[in-house]
Amino acid sequence: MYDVKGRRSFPKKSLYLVTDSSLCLGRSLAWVVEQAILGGVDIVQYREKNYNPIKHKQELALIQDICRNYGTLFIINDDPSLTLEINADGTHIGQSDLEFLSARKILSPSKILGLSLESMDDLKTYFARMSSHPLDFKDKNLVDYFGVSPIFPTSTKLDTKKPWGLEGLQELRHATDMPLVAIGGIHLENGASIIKAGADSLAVVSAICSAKDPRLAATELKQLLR
Ligand code: TZP
Ligand code: MG
Repeated sequence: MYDVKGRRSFPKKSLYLVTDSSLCLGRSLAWVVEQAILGGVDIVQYREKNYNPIKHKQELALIQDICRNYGTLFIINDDPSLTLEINADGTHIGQSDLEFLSARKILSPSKILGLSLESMDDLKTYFARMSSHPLDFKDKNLVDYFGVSPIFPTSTKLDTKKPWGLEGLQELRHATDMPLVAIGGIHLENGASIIKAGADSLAVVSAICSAKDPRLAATELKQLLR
């Protein structure tokens, strides 16, 4: 489905896979991604912190093809220019990447943009930047969803700020009706409590990439969203 600007709609309740090829237990990332999609993953974010076109372009193209075949949204971490270059569906940025207004400018309206929030202060800054911005950015859908990062401590990403915890997530839920994608330390046993606390969607790295059976892991996580 597409919205008026040609931007693909961001699904309200989704299972979101963020890739990490180093956590795939020696299996290819493309295989893990396909298994995850077969299990029910709705969105794939390609996250390769040391992205190098010579080394990763082929892998990127393969994963994009898989997503296309299944109609799965394909998001690129950090890099709006690469998103445009390969015509992915969108970009996800964090607080230390370029500012969301700059990212939106590069992306044009036709791509999805996700923004990580690491604290309530980040939400305040977002609102302030939105309200200070000139007319051509009146569109309130400059950002499509917030990544709530991290919910719990995780060894997958070591430079995280203080975890939101369930209470922090609840507080954020009361402060905004934007789609909230929870990430960080999420697995089958705590996913339901995260949804109950107000997350719309669950994003995982290790719970799928490092699962013995990534398809089954995705199937089980997906059931928490129903
Ligand atoms: N952003 C915030 S936490 C995180 C990212 C990419 C890593 C989450 O990994 P895991 O293995 O699902 O805890
Ligand atoms: Mg980033």
